[in-house]
Order: sequence, then structure tokens, then C-alpha cells
Amino acid sequence: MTALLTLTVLVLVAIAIWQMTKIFELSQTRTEYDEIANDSDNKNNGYLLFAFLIFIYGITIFSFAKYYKMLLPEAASEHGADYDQLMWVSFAIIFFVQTITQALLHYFGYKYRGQKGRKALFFADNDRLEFIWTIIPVIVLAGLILWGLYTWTNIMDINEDDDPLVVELYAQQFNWTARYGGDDNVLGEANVRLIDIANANVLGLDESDPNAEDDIIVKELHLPVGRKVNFKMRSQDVLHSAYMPHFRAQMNCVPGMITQFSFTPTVTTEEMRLNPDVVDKVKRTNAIRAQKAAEGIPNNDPWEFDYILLCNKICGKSHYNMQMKIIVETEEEFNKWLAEQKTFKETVMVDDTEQVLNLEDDADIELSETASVE
Ligand SMILES: [Cu+2]
Repeated sequence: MTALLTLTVLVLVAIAIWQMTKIFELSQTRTEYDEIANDSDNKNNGYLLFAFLIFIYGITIFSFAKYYKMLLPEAASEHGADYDQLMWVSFAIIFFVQTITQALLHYFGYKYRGQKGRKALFFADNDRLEFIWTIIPVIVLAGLILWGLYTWTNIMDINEDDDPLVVELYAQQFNWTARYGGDDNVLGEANVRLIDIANANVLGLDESDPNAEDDIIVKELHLPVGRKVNFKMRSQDVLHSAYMPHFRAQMNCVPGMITQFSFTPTVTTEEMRLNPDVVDKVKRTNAIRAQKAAEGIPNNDPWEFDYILLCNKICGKSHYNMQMKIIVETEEEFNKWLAEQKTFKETVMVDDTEQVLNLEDDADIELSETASVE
């Protein structure tokens, strides 16, 4: 706040000085009107163009050198490599073209600066030149767009081939819930109108749908490595966006409809923790955390890398913290974890059963025990 105020004061003082200089200039009687640029002004502006050129090249190189490490590590999904390749080729073309065109632009600005007695050349058109500067961008852009469309179509080809694992991602202000189809890998019907908080049916599953019985609802997303996952996204309230940066995946979650995304994780959490980029990032982050902890700032325990699902639509005041941990593990570890989770029937529907069977005295104790399990 103090810095902002100081800055505001400095800017205002600068404006005041500038205005006073103008008043001073206007009060002088002059023979020559010097608001028109002369040769020396034009030359200085020409040099300033070169200075600006050096500045933009410099800041580009500086940004890449300093912030390159902020980029994501290698992709952890099958399609991620294609996606990254498309991005890097686009980057390379943009940097190549920008480097050349900016140099030409600024050089010609300097070369053909205004000079007393020099007249601009009248140059109507040149078909060959126009053809060249039209056809090159057309070919390059058409190539990039076609390649992009091809990649996009491949990524968005969501099908049931190769026995994909079906997972629902449920978004609400401000958290994520995941649901697995259970033994049959089929998600039961669900609708926000069926949400029954009192009965802990938080996702609005249809209790009359047999497919819902073995559904598993969790707050931590586990995925088996090497198996295709078909995500089905729902939102309870506003637009959210399921963003899994390490897998190069993002899809909007729209109230009233189911959106989809599909990818195959290729790197387990354990393997990714050994990735040199990740090791470096963890080291840097923990150095900052250690420093903050030493200064007595709370919540600065050492951090360990984990994949993450983030919300990427500004959906409200706690949007910044709308996230869920993702763990990619081997098929055996995944199956073991899944087997330990309670099904929808075991958690929610048990209450109804208990109510019915409670009428029989003998069954009472046993069922109460089951029912008390969260
Ligand atoms: Cu959100």
C-alpha cells in the first residue's frame, strides 16, 4: 500500500513538472516554432528505435532464461507429447518470424527517417512482393491450423475402445468430488435435483438405479497408469473448468450437462517425483518455505510433488483453492485402493435398509454397526 502511494505521488510530481515545463516554454517568445521535428530529432528517434529493439530482444531472452523453469515438466499423458510438440513448434515459428520482422521494422524506421529535402518515393505496387508476403503466412498458418485441428480431433475422440476407466468429476463451489463406476465400471444416474444432504447423497445419485449401488465417491483422485480414463464432468452451480495441467487436460464443467475428456496417464506419481524438473521445483519451493518458516510464517511445511486437479474458471471467492489431489499408481495399487473404498450403497443407502430392518429386533445391533460406518 505504501509502495503504491509513493508511486502515485512520484507520478503526480512528474506530471506536474512536465506541465510546468510546457507553461514555461509557451511563455517564451520564439522566432522558430520547434514543435516540428528537425533532422536531429528524427535521428534521435531513429536511435531510440534501435534501443527499443534491443530492449524487446533483451527482455525475451531474459524472460526465457529466468522463467523457463516455471514451465510444466514433461507431459504425463499419452496425448501430452503431441500437445507439447504443437506448442513448441508454434513458439519456434513465432520467435523466428518476430525476431526478423521486428529487426526489419525498426531498421527501416531508422533508415527512412525524415530528412530535410528528402522526398518519399511513390511506389504503387509490386505483385511479386505482395504474392510472397501473402503466400508464406498462408502456408505456415494453414499448416499450423490443420496440424492443430488434427491433434485436437485426436485428443477429443472420446470412445469406449480399450476398456477405459470411467470417472465422474463433480464440481461445485468450491471443491471437487470424484466418482467411480465400481465393479461394473458404469456410473449410476445422477441429477442435482436428487441431492439429499441430510442423507449424505451429495452428488444426487439415483438410489433406484442399480448401477449407482456400487459407485464409489471419493475426495482424492486415483488413476491407474497406462489405462485410458474417460472423465465425465458435471457442475452443481456455476461454470467450472477441470484443469489437470500435468496431463495437458482441461474441460469446462457446465451446470445441466455432462462434458467429457479422455486421457491415458503414462507416468506414476512416484516416477514424476524423480523427474529432474520436478526435483528442482520441489527444492526451490522448499527453500522458500523453509525461509518463511524461519520467519515464523505458518503453513510452510515442506512440500512434496503431487499431480493436481484445479479449477480454471474464476467461479467465486474461493476459486483459487478449488483443487483435488491426483495420484497415478500401478494397476495393482489402484485396485487395492479402490477395494478399500466404501460403495454408495455402504455409505448412503444403508440408512434406508436400516430403517426397514430395524423393525426386527434381532437384526438391530448388527445393522447399526454397519450403519455407523461413515
Ligand atoms: Cu471452480
